[in-house]
Amino acid sequence: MSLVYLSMGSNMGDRLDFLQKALKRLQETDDVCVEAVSSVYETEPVGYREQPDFLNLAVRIKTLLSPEILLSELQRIEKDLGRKRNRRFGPRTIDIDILLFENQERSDDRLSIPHPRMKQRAFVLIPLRDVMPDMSEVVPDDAGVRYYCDMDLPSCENDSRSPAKLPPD
Ligand code: X6L
Ligand code: MG
Ligand code: MG
Repeated sequence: MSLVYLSMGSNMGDRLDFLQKALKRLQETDDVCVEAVSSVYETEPVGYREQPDFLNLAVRIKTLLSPEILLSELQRIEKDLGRKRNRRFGPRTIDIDILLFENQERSDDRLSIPHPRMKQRAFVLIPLRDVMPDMSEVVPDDAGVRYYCDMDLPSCENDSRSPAKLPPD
């Protein structure tokens, strides 16, 4: 089982609804358990500035999938939720990024882990702190990142905290 941290963002349409739907799809993915979801933050766009503000959050999951298979699952969710890849860094219904995958590293065309830009991005680190209480990164100035709301955690069917269901005898 690998411990993995993800970042999600949306800045088109009903942003909160896209985040909620993406979380539900993630929780329904085989061999993925959503363990914790951060608060939702409204954040000013970084990179390409002339676009609507984002809602961003961070997620802690446990998974049996490899980084490559997890990435394909995340891209399927993005596609199903209407993600179009138009302008680079431009507006999107939903973006799901792998930030950290256990102690694994990747740097190829499809996958860069740890996420190369995460340590400079308040919109990544401020939500991440909610789901990673012992986080060692120095969190940057929170300018442009405002608390928006809390999200319901979709319950995990393989949750080790719930009592084991024994078959009736
Ligand atoms: C120079 C050139 C400086 C490029 C920064 C920063 C590019 C961030 C891409 C950059 C540069 C990104 C989100 C966002 C994006 C998001 C908010 C990216 C990818 N995604 N802004 N901008 N939230 N607030 O999720 O992260 S585009
Ligand atoms: Mg991103
Ligand atoms: Mg992405």
